[in-house]
Amino acid sequence: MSETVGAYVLRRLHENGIERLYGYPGDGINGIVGAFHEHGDEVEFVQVRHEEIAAFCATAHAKLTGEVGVCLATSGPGAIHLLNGLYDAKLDHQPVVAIVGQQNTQSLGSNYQQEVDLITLFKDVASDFVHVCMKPGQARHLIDRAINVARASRSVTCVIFPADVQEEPFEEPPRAHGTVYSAPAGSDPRVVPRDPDLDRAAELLNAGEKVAMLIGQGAARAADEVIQAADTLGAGVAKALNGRDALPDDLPFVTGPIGLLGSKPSDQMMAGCDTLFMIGSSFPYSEWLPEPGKARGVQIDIDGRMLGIRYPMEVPLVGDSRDTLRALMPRLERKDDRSWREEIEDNVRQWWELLDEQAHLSADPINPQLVFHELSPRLPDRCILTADSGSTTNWWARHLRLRKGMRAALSGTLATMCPGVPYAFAAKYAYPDRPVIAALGDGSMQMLGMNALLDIADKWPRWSNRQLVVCVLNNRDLNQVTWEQRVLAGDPKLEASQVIPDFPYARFAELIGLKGIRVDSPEQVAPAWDEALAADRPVLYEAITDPEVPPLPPHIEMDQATQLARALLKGDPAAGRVLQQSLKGKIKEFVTR
Ligand SMILES: Cc1ncc(C[n+]2csc(CCOP(=O)(O)OP(=O)(O)O)c2C)c(N)n1
Ligand SMILES: [Mg+2]
Repeated sequence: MSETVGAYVLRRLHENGIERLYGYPGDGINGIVGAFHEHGDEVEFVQVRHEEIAAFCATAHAKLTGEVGVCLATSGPGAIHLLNGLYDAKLDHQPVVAIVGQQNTQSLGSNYQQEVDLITLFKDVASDFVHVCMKPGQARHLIDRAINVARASRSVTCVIFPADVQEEPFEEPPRAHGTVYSAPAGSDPRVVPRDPDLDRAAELLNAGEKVAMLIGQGAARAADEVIQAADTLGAGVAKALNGRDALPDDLPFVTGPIGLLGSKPSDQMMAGCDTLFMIGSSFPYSEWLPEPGKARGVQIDIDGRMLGIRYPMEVPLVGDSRDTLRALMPRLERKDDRSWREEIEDNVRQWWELLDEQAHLSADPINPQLVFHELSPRLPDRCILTADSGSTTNWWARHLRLRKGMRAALSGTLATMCPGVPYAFAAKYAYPDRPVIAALGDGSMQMLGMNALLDIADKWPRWSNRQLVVCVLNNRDLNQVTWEQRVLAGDPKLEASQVIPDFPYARFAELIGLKGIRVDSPEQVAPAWDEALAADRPVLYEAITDPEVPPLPPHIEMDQATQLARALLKGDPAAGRVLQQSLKGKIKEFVTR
């Protein structure tokens, strides 16, 4: 029997180095799913509970391994379910390929069941490459190009296979006019700016007296070079959330996160610097960068499209961060005056002390900061941390002190709810020997996390290291937004939109064969972490936390404090407790401008 297009697709994925795809079946994709009988040893089909989980898993695979992630879904509803996870990849510039089914070619245009205009649907998320395979001879270059374009432009690509085409015999393209012969491609180029541009950058950085560095995911392979440059320039280094693991947190000059979820020393550094040196980051909030005109700027990014879009940079450089820093180093002069660096290090020290204090403030029943504060020194070596979007992300970003060799991933730019557990699942597939810890809120857990927990319950026995903890903060609130409504909009908490149903997360975990630990008093927080990390199977760590502990930015501006007061006066159902916790948290320490 000749090879079908469906079988060829899997063979070609394998020839392109793809070992696994995350997916969910449907009759629109049966011709490819059926081919796993033949090619299942070369490309693994990992079934998950929801196509959105599949897309998050492919994204996490790309983020954690640097390889192309692949997901598979059926026509119509399956394809639609992928979208949010694919946008997560697109916005964080990750190479992800979506392979989706479509109705038979002869039914297209007939308003057929599950017929969706998939080209239009995917045209935005896969703007660099989305095509329908209309003929078997197209399959080769469509697969090759989907992978190659995703890798080369760090983007999402999509190939749509109508059901009948999947079943047709595969044919190599005929040797004729109008035919192409593609090959798997992709290499890791060395991209370094030209010498005169490096000279200009060095001149600017040498002239500065107070240099602030801001790094993102693009600096991930350049940790040693960043440390060296920061040392020479007497600079501190702030990290955008996507660059959370680009540099360890136990270095004295690392000011930690920046922005709404950031740290005070990052903010102080940005406010006081005269030079901004940004590497591999598209950190979006310009209000947390120096005032335009107050600092001169140098930026390095591998993607020229990302240059100069956040701050008016004087020297924008297209280049790989590691190779560019290496080329720059011999041109940089060591700053003899270390007072700026000492000031930064002092601020960093004080910040860790403040966080320690904040974590130990009493709350009802548990201060969410304590959960992360106690986890921090217990983080296993080489662990992979995943986070979701919510108030949890604040504590995750601030309180965990990552050490060398640890990894971290979250939805940095789309900032969508729900990636936390799917990312953790994919992390275990990519690195079955490493401990993984996911952190998320109860809202995200109810939205998709519980479904992804079923995947963990199904697959954990195959992992050589079974340390996987899913930490859920049970505050019965969509807390991040509750606080945004109070502080940014001046609105009281609207119970109809903010309160969520109670649910026994730990008991649910037990029910599906995992370990569940429910923590409802501060004394239990630390021993429960010890127990969770020593367990012989994945654990759901459920902490009952106080929604009235304010997840405030490191400085709140006076008008935000006024908005908060206004919200409370307008009849916030928790006004008394909010005030009590805010005062305990010494809100005044945060009000700096
Ligand atoms: C898919 C999606 N829907 C809505 C939002 C807006 N949003 C951001 S954080 C958040 C609350 C999350 O609640 P939960 O998971 O319970 O975490 P908490 O803030 O309570 O810690 C919401 C609704 C979003 N970012 N993504
Ligand atoms: Mg919540």
